[in-house]
Amino acid sequence: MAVPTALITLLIGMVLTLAGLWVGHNVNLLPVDASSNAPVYDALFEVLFSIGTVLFLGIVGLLIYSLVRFRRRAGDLGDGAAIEGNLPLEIVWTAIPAVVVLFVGIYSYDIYERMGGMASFHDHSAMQVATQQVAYQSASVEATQDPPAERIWGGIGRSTQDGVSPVVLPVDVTAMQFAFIFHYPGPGITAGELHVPLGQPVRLRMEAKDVIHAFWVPQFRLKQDVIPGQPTLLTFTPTRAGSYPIVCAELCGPYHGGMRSTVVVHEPEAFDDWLKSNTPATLASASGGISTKSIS
Ligand SMILES: [Cu+2]
Repeated sequence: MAVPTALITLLIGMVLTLAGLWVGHNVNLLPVDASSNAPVYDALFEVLFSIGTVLFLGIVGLLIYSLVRFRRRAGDLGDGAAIEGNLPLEIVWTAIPAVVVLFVGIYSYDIYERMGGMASFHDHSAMQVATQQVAYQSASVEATQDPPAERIWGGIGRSTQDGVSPVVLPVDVTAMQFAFIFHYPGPGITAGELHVPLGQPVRLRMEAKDVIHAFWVPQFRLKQDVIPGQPTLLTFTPTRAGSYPIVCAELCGPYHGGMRSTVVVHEPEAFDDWLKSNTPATLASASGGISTKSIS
């Protein structure tokens, strides 16, 4: 007795689905997760990897099966069967990719939205941080001609659990060919590496001096363009102490490949020590007063 084709197809489909789920869940291609955004991103990656595995095994399996099953036999010199069109088959192989692509698109958008990627930054806290930092900058940098209400795009990495908003550490990031410069407006520290405390939200306000760069930390699962004349924001909360690479992810010139830095996630006490040992002496000694350094 012959097993019906539909049953075989169903069984193969179930085996493929289980294999895909297993691979997506057990094979990890990502670096360690070190920010609060990482779990959300990793969940998306797991789904994409599962779908990719099912498609890969299904397509390659069918290909190899057909190569063997329908190979030319010795002495067979005739033409193949003349087949013209198969409407149900064409509907199926159009519908399945359409459903997969729609699902992936909607799910990805949902993740992006939950990370704050679509935030237009008209909400209060963001604007306050932005204006504070603009005020700080215009005091030190030569006056810009027109100071209209600044528009800031891209809130990627906004905390997904926005119940209480704890104190945010603001850092100004300047990108240029071929380096990142980090400036801490509060203590007046300028550094070539980014130092942040574990568990505290950090808001980077980024702007480029020359061409478009991109700030990328794979372990944070975050990437944001850094654009000349158009500040962008990137907010994240580090969840794992350690040193992680900062990579420029936008081809920005001949030494783009060497445009790297490091983000160091400290335990809170160690971060305080770092702040103390790097705060300029003039600011550290002035007890809340105006620094005299800018006058001399
Ligand atoms: Cu760059």
